[in-house]
Amino acid sequence: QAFFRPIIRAAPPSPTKRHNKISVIGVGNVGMAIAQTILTLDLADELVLVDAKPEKLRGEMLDLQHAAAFLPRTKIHASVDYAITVGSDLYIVTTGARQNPGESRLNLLQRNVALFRNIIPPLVKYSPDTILLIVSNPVDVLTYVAWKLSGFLSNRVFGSSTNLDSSRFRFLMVDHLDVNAQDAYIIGEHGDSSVALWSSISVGGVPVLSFLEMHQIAYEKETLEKIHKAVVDCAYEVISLKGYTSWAIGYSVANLARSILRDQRKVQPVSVLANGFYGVGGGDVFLSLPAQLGRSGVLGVTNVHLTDEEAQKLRDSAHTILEVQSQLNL
Ligand code: 6V0
Repeated sequence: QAFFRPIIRAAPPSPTKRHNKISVIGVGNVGMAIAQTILTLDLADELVLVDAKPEKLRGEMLDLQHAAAFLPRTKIHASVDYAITVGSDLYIVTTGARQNPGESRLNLLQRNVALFRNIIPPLVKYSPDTILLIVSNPVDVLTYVAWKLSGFLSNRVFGSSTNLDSSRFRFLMVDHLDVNAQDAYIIGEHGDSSVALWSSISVGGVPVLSFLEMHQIAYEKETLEKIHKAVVDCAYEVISLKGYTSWAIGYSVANLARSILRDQRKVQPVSVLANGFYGVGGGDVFLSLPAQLGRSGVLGVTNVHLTDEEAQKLRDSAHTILEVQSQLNL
């Protein structure tokens, strides 16, 4: 089997393009953490902020502009009018309605779909060649919604999804097993049905489970399951302690933006159109797979080895998402 399968035959990026314009839609806790990290990493020549709240928007813009002396040169603009985003290379969408007390997740999702109906068309209108990176939750379903509403080829729409979970996974593996595995991936849904890819993790080229045995580090299947459960639960813990999550998602998304705009061709687990990979079928579904990212978006999905159990869990994860999608009025 090929190591790498292109997701779509995309036109190569223009080699002469130098000026990078990133637009962050939604300046809440998550949008601002992303904007701040983008500035610190010097990823954009122009950074645009858009939100529905003009005062908050202007306040955030001025606060960032006042750091000009300490940051690389980036022009920062903000407006409630999407026209300001014209010609963006990358949009990062973080707008999200908040769950009302007693409101079902499905109802919340339906409200977010309504919100996306207003947000996605102007992005397409002002930047027809752009790439959409979706962060709003539930991220896999909303990435599908954004793809549908945009009419873009699937390589130009993806979701941040388990890129963050995978970082949490690495952190917790160091904590519990004292191993630092760079290629530890969580795939599938960003949420309860995600899948930890134990079988493909290696440490210094040695499969992690053999590594643990070699170093006589005791582990049981239960320990591994506990670590995965901790990955799923840790967002809830942060939210219960500080009310929201922001820093880790800020770094995670800025890191994805860097892979795209610098054409790094790094493999990262992000939400992509997953039909046909690992037997996923039954309808159009976005979920996280290890994907290669570059200047034209998602370049392809790498053919990581999955055990039968992992592949089945992935298909179950796809099924969970498809079930939610089938209840949407799109
Ligand atoms: P927040 O602080 O409530 O910010 C949301 C922002 O969206 C606010 O500033 C609103 O004014 C703005 N907004 C709402 N409606 C519109 C609209 N129609 N047009 C323009 N702006 C609008 O939420 P927070 O920043 O904490 O979270 C944002 C989203 O990210 C939520 O859906 C979270 O669930 C999601 N996250 C996704 C993560 C991931 O890993 N994918 C991680 C963390 C949060």
